[in-house]
Amino acid sequence: MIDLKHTQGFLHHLILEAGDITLNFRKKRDTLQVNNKAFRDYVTEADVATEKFIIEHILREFPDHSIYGEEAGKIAGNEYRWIIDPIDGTTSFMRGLPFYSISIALECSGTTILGAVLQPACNDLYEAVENGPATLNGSPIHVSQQDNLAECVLATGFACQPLEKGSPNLPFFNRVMPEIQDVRRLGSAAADCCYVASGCIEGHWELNLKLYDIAAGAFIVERAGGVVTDFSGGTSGLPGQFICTNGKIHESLREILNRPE
Ligand code: LIP
Repeated sequence: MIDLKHTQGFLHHLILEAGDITLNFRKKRDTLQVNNKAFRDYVTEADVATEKFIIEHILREFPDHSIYGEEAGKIAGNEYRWIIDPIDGTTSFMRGLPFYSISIALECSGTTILGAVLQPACNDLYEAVENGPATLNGSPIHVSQQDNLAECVLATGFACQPLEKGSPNLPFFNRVMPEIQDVRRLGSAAADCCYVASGCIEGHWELNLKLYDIAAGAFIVERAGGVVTDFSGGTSGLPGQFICTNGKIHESLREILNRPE
């Protein structure tokens, strides 16, 4: 059994140090080494170096734990598993935009017990712990109470897909857009979740996400009073079909996303 309070403190310091690494790379972004993982899917030397730093520190502190990192893949260990996205929003990061996040979650036997999302360029750290509140820079946060979809701002994204698959989210986008106040496309699902958790926006939906994109963010939304499901209202389709909301508009949004074309 881990000491959760100690582990929370460990994660707090670790993610802040990792944030500084990304900020240093951000200063020299014109010469950043970039590789194409797949069509429209990039990895930079900053993603690799930041994840290496995070994993080395976790395994030094918890040598038996399992790891699932975006760049490093899976490292087998015990029932505690750290899920890491060193830079969620690599495209924004490469272009000097501030909407990128470091996302780290800790699961015990498949249940998330800790989560942290840092937006280094904004100096915003979102954290949540099992049975505790979600916080932004130490202060509790809550989802919005807005229940009128017409007055809601939602975020979405167009996660990287092979060229032949086109943009599977476009039909959903076309269906949702006329029913709401506005849409934001910030480029980091982890950040979108945190904006739902802090009540800045009412919801986020996206297709084809990976667990490391949303593991920490989804937990933070739930601890802030929000709801996370797939399009059917269950969880078996996560994270490929992802909806998180303030709860008040969840069913209305789900109904629109499930409307026949
Ligand atoms: C990103 C997602 C984002 C999506 C992007 C991309 P990455 O993750 O979080 O929501 O729309 O296309 O997949 O690849 O930058 O870690």
